[in-house]
Amino acid sequence: MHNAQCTMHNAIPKVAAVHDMSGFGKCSLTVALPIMSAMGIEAIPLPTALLSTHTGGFEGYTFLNLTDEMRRMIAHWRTLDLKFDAIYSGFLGESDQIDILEDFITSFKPPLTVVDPVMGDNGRLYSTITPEMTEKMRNLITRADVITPNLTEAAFLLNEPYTGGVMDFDRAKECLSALSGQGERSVVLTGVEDTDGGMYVAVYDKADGNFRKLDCNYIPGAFHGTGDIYASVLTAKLLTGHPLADAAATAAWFVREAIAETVKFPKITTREGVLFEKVLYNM
Ligand code: PXL
Repeated sequence: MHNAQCTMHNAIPKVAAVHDMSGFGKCSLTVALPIMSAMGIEAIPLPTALLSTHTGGFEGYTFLNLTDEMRRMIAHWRTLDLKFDAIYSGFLGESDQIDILEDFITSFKPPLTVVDPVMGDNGRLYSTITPEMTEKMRNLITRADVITPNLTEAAFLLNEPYTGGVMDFDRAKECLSALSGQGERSVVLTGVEDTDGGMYVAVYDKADGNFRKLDCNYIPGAFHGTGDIYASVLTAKLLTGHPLADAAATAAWFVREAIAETVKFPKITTREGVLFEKVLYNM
C-alpha cells in the first residue's frame, strides 16, 4: 500500500534503508539518511557495501561487500522484534544480496516496500552490476509496492534495448504498464525526455490506476546521486501520508532545487553530487 500512515507501527515511521555507504560523492546512504531524518523519518541503515567513493567517475575506488553482515544484522533485528513501516532499497553489492533482501521483505512484511532498482544510467550498467543481478532484479521488483527506475533500468528490467532518453508519454505509459506487472505495483519512471526537449517523470499509481506525467525542468543523471535523492524524498513523503503523485512531484522539485544550488558553483564536478544540504531546510 502507499498511504502507510494508517498502519504505522511506530511513533515516527521507521524505514530500513538498504543501500551502500559510499564515502565521497554523495549518493545512497549519505543522502538517504540525512534527507529522511530531516523529513521526520527514522532511517535505519542496512548497508550493502562500503566504498571509498561511488563507482561512477572515479578510478581505484575501494569496494567491500557486506553480504554476510547484512544477514547478521537482519538476524539481530529479528530478535529485537523490530517493526519497519517501510523497506526502501537501492544499490546492492552482489547478487546474493537480492535473495537476502527478498527474505527480509517476506519475513518483516512492511506496509510499504520501495525498490529503487539501481543498475545503471545513460544506457549502461554500473561497473559492479552483473547480468545475474539484472535478472534477479526482475524478480525483486515483484515484491515492491513502488519502484523507481530510470530509463536505463526500465530497459534492463523489461529486457528491451535502451533507445535513448527521449520517450513520448504514450510510449512511457506502455513502459509503466509493463513494469507494473498488470497494475500490481506503482511505478515512477524518472528522467524521461519529452519530444519537445522538456523532462518529465511518468507515474503509474496502483492505488487509483491512473497514469500521470509530471513535468520537471532539470536534467536527471547529469549529477551523481540525484536518483537516490529522488527516491529518498519520495519514500519519506509516502510515509508521511502523501499520495504517490504528490510525493513524486515533491521529489522532483527537491532535486531541481538541489541542482540549482549546485550549478552556482561551476567548480563542482558532476561526480561530487549535488548540494542538497543547502535546500534540506525546506523539508
Ligand atoms: O547513485 C547510484 C549509485 C549508488 N551507489 C553506488 C554507485 C551508484 C552509481 O554510480 O556507484 C556505489
